[in-house]
Amino acid sequence: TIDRLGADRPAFHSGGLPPPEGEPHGAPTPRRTWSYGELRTTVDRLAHVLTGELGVVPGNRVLLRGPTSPELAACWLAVMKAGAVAVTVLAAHRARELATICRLARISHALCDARVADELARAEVPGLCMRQFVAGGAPPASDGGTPTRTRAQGGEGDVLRVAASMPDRFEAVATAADDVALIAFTSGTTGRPKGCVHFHRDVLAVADTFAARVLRPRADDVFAGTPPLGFTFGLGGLVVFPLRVGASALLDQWSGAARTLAVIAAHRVSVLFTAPTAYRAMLPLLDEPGPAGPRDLSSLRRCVSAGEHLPAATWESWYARTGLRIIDGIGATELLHIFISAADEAVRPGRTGVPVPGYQARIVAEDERGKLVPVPDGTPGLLAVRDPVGCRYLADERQRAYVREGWNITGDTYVRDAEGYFRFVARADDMIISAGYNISGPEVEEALLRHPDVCEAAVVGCPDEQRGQLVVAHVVLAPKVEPGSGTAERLRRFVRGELAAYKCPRRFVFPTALPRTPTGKLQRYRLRERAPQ
Ligand code: 3SK
Repeated sequence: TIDRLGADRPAFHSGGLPPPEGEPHGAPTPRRTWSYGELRTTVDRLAHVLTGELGVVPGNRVLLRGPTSPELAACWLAVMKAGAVAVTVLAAHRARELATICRLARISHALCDARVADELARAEVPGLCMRQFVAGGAPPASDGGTPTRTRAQGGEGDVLRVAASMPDRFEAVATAADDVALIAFTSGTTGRPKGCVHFHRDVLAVADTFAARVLRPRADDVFAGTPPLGFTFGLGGLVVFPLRVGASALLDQWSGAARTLAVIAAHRVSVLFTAPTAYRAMLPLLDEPGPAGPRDLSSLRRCVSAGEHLPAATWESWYARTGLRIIDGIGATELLHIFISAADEAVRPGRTGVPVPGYQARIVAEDERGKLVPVPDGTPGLLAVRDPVGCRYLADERQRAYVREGWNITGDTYVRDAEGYFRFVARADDMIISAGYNISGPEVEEALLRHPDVCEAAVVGCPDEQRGQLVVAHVVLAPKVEPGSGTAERLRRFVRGELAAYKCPRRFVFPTALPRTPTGKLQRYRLRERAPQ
C-alpha cells in the first residue's frame, strides 16, 4: 500500500468520539490518525521487541488483548511479521476464561492493553511473558512518547515506549502460506472454548473473497464498527479489509446507537460493520436530531450486518430511512469470516444471500447410513460450506462433528430456494445469539452453579426485538434463599465476575424445579417456550 499509495495516507484513526449519552456537554475524546508510514514503523519496531527482548520465535503463540485501538492492531501486525501466532481474545474475557484459553493455546507471550492487564495478571498463567501497551497516545514517535502510569501488574512499562528505541525497519519472517497466523477462540455450545486455527493464506482469502467480491471497498473508504478485534468479524472488517485496499479505519470502542450515529458523522464513516441489533437500535433515532443537529449519514455507502440473522423488516426499514442496502452475511469463527452474502441489486431481504465467490455451500441431511446427502431446494437442512477457508480446531475432538466428508457443518439450519439464495431457519444447536454475540447456555450455567445460593440452573435464549435473543437464567435456589430482585442482582453481579459481561443473564426466573426427561435430561425447549415476565 505504501509503495502504491504513499506513506502519508491515513491508516487508523481513534478518538474524536462524542461524549456518552447523558453527558451532552462533555468534550469529544482527543482525535488521532496514524499514517501508513507511522503504522509500518510502529509494527516493525514492535516486531524487533518481540523477536529480541521478548525472545519470540516463529510459531510461539502470543495473546493479544485490549479494547479496540490502533495499538492493538499494530501488535497483531507485529506478531504476523515476527512469524508468531496471534491469539486474539476479547477485552471482556475474565481471568478464568483467559486461564483456559492460555492453557489450550499454549500461550507463551502476551501483549495486553494496560487498561485490562489486571484481569490477565489474575489468570496467573504459568511462565507467561507479558508486556503492556498504553493505548491512546500519539502514534509512537522516535522518542516513544510518555506512557501513562497504570495500576496493572505483571508487565513492565509500556512496550511501545521500549519499541521507540528500536530500528524502524524489520524484515518480516518468511512464513509459508500454510503457516499458522492466528488462533481465534469461540465458546461453542458446551461452553468449552475451542481454538480455530487459521493460516496466513486464510487471512488473505477472506479479504480477497467477501471483501473484494461482495463488499468492494475503495482506498478512500473510512471503515468503522462495533465488533471487537477479538472477534474475527471485527478483525477482518476493521483491520484486514481496510489495510488490504489502502483504506483507513476508526479503531476505537464505544457503545450505544446514538454514539454510533455520532461517530459516523464525526469521522465521515463510509463502511460500517455491526450487528442487526445495532441497526434496529439506530432506526428510531434517525427521526430525532442528535445533540449537534440532524443525523448526518451522508458519508455512509456500505453497511454490513452479521453475527445473527437480519430480519427482512430491519433491512426494509433501514433502506426506507437511509436508501442504503444492508449487506447481510453469515460468518463463523471456524471459517474466519463471511461465506454467504449479497450486495446491491443482488440483495434479497430476509435471505442471507448466495455463496461468496470462491466458496461452495449446500443444504444437506443425514441419510439412513449417516452419510450427508444434499436435500432438494425448499427443504430445510444443515448448512454445509467449503473452500477456501476451513475449520481446524486446535486439538479438539469436536473437529469430527464440524468437518464431515470434506464439508464444514456450521450448526445452522438453512433452506436454499429455487433462485439459489440461502435463508436462515434456526441454529441447529443450543447457542444463544444475543446482540451478535454467540453465548453458550451451559457455560453460563456452570458459572451460576459456582454460587452457593444456586441449586440448579438452565440458561436459554428467549426472543427479543432488540437483541435477537435475551439470555434468561432459570435458577432453582438453594433452600432458605428467597427469590426476588435482590437475589437476581446478586447472581448477576456474581456471573459478571466470572464471565464476560455480554454472557450475563438479563432475566432471572426462579422455578422450584427444572423440566427434565425421565432419563434426567434437561428439556431446554420447554424453557424456551416459557417467556419470562
Ligand atoms: O460468528 C459470526 O457470526 C461471524 C460473522 C461474520 C464474520 C465472522 C464471524 C465469526
